[in-house]
Amino acid sequence: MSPLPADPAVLLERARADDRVALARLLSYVERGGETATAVARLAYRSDVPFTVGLTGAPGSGKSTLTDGLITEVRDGWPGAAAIPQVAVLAVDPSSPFSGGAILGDRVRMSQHALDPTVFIRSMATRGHLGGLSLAVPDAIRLFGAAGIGVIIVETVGVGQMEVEIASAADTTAVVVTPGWGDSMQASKAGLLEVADVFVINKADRPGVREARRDLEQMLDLARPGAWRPEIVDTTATAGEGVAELWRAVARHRDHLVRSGQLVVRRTDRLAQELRRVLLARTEVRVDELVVGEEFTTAVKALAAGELDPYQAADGLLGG
Ligand SMILES: Nc1nc2c(ncn2[C@@H]2O[C@H](COP(=O)(O)OP(=O)(O)OP(=O)(O)O)[C@@H](O)[C@H]2O)c(=O)[nH]1
Ligand SMILES: [Mg+2]
Repeated sequence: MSPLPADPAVLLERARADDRVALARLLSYVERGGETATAVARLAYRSDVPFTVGLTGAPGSGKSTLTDGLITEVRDGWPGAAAIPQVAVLAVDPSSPFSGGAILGDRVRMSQHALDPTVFIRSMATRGHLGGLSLAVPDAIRLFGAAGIGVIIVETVGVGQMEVEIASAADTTAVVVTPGWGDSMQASKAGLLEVADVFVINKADRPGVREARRDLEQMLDLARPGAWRPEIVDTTATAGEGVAELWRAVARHRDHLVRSGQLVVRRTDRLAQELRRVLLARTEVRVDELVVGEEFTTAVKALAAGELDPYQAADGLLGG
């Protein structure tokens, strides 16, 4: 095969023709940010949005093992529908600036599919500015779509604000808990409840499954009435138990989204959030440019001389 070109449009053509090296290069562009990332995002924008399943939960709860099992189910297709030709997994670690370890760990755990050319597995970690990931993840998802991949699984480590934000880039979000989770995650319960479309109690081979389920049920009883009530699925990911049922639960939620019109509503909400983040990022760049300019220095002098207050100065600089 000829050497890899740098032009995103050519790379995307290749990615569409199942060239995984080209796809990996495009993802690196997206991850790195900057002008090339924007060019890739623009190219990918108008393509079909693939269905995205988010898996989030505490470190070590079994997300990668579950993902490994899910890939097999996903490849068989949605219940009653044709097989899905290609699947991508995006493992996102918002807390770690280094992706090396994560890649290794996840690759090992997903070894069942590591060599399968129809399964694209990729880790993404924080690079550059804060909030970069929350822009890179939706761009990466659309890029997968543009490359013709039908289902994306996004694995996010952790249960904090940032993780929840990333998880909510998915159409269906599954929150993974383990027996005994209730005591350790009191603080994040409300946030998890807000984001969960499906709950998974993984490590169901361990004691405390019944208590964990009761905990979740109680939480759901207190939640907003009328809304979708997340199903609770028990799994033992290491034995592959319950994984098919998890996939069916995801499919039921997807049906609900499609039938109720919520899929469109949610995707539009996400686009609004995304536009807001792009605006913030653009504004930040603009401010960075302003503070090194002459007008800024002049404004500071005016502040020091008591001729302006900071609010007047800011309005002046922003042209407001
Ligand atoms: N007993 C038991 N162990 C499990 C189960 N599922 C996963 N594990 C083990 O739990 C450990 C963590 O599994 P991972 O799949 O890496 O969990 P993860 O949530 O992806 O972990 P991070 O990505 O590091 O947050 C591994 O040693 C798995 O073998 C299960 O159902 N039962
Ligand atoms: Mg993992």
